[in-house]
Amino acid sequence: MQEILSSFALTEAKLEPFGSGLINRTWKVYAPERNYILQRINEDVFKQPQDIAYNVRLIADYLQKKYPLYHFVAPLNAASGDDIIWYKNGWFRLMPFVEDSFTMDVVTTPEQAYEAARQFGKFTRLLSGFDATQLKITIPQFHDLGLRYQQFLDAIVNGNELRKRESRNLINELLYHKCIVEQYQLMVSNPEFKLRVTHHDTKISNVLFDQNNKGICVIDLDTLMPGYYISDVGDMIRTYVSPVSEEECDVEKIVVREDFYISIIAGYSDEMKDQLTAMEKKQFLFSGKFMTYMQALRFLTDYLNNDVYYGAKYEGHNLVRAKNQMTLLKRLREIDGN
Ligand code: GN1
Ligand code: MG
Repeated sequence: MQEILSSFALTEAKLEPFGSGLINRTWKVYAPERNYILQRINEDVFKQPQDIAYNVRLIADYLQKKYPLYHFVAPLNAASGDDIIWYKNGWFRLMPFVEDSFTMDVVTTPEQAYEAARQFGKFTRLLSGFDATQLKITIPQFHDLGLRYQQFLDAIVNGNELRKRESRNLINELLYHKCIVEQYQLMVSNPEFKLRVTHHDTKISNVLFDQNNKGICVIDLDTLMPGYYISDVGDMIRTYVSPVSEEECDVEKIVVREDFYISIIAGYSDEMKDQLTAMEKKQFLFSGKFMTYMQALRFLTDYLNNDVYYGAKYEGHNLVRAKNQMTLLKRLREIDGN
């Protein structure tokens, strides 16, 4: 690690693991002058890490020109001039650590939900003049529910036999909710449904807050791609409305906190109301069901495929996560009985 840091001319730095992401590895770097964030990009997931760097550069240039006051955290250049470097067996990048900022792993107040939603809405709004199709696709069909459903069907056929038997009830429940896939496909075929610059990973830990609990900016731009707003709002609903996270095994604790739900819609709408079409504005609740269903499918698919994607900290981990998401989906469906 010290050698990687020296490619960024940091010789006397110490580092420690940082954050709770499932995909990339992250460290906080303590250097004498200032602190940094170092990340190793997971190449099993991001097949072309240079594409991430390309996207971030495009967006950084655009925002710098149009909105120079927006706090955008861009990767730093190594001595070689590159903002992403190959070292031995992986791709690494270094970013400045934003001092006096903090991140959180769980949303405890509706105000936090509002602030975060506002930051994600603001980000998409500031980029509304930017042609989203210029962005490289860092994970093809990442939030394509049709594909995720198909991968689930494949896992039911080809997956681990023992795990298939053990998950039979949950498999049936997920199959039963297939209408969400049909609703999604119908929706995205409607020209009133717009492709925009979309973050695709709007968990609360991807928002930087200042000491007054106000949002500063969004981070983790690996999945920045053209997409639909239901991905961003839906993932906030999925990850903010319940008092417990996707890791919780006691499903009794999973409930929808309606004030948090309302705050997400308010925060996002305060930035995006002039951008969203009338048809899009009707899909807030659907967005939560869409993302929660997709995450349940992805966790169960991974369980059936022996945890190759998300990994597992204990036996049955991805099954627990999938059941958790299925429970949250049921709670969301109770809101409008649909
Ligand atoms: C992954 O690595 P992390 O935690 O930021 C995943 C998201 C999932 C999330 C579930 C590239 O995000 O799509 O919603 O886990 N990212 C990728 O916790 O697959
Ligand atoms: Mg992420």
